[in-house]
Amino acid sequence: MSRTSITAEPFDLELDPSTTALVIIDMQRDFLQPHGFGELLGNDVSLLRSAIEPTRAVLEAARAAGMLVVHTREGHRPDLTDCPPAKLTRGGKTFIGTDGPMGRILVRGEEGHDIIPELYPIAGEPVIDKPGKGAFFETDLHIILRNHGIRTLILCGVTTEVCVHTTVREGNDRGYECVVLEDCVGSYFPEFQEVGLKMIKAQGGIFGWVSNSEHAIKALAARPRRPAEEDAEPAGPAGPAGR
Ligand code: TIU
Repeated sequence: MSRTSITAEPFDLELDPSTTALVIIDMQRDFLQPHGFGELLGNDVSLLRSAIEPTRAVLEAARAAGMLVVHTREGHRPDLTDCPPAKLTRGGKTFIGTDGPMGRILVRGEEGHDIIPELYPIAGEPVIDKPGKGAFFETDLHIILRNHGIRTLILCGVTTEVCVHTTVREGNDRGYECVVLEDCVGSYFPEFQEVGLKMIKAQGGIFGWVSNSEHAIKALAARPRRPAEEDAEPAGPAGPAGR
C-alpha cells in the first residue's frame, strides 16, 4: 500500500496508484479528426483537441508510476451485428458502417476507429472495444479491473457528457471511485462540458470526483509513504514521540 491524495472536488480523495487505473475513453480518430463519426454528426471536432496534451501528460505519469492503463474504443464488428438498429439508423440517418476517407465509420479495424497517435497504447495496456457508450456494457473491463485489484479510476477522454459520463455512472454503480480530469475530457458543446462536470461532483460527489491533470500528475509523482514510516507514526498523546 502506498497511499497518496489527489486534490479534487467536492473533496480530496485518497488513492493508491497500485489499485488505481487510468482509463482513457474513445480518443479515436473518428471523434477527434475531420471526416469521422463526430463530424458526420454535425460537430466541430476541433473542440476536442484541448484534451489531448493534458491526457498525454497524465498518461506519461501513469506509466511512470507503473499504473494499469486502459484504453477504450467505441465501434462495431464489420458486419454490424453488434450495432442495435436504433443506433445504426438514428434519426433516419445511417453513418455507422458507411465509407469515409478514414475507412468505414466506427468499424473495428478501420483507420478512423483507431486511437490517435498522440495517445497510442503500448504493449501491456488493455484496449477495450465497446459497442455502446459505456465502457462496462458488454465488455470485459470489469473483470480486468477486478483481476488487477483496482478500486479507483482516473478518467480522461471524449466526450464528457456521452461516453465519459456513461462510463463513470457504470463504474460508480460497480463500486469504483471515479475521478474525472476536467482538462483531459472534451465535448463538442462547451455548455455540456461545464454542466457535465458539475453533475458528477454535485450532491457531495453523487457519482464521482472532478480534478485536473496537474493534480493527478502531482498525486502520482508523490513519494509513496513506506510502511516503516506509517508504523513510526505516533499513536496519539501517549505515542512514542510523547506528543
Ligand atoms: N457523439 C458524442 O458526443 N459521443 C459519442 O458518440 N461517443 C463518445 O462519446 N465516445
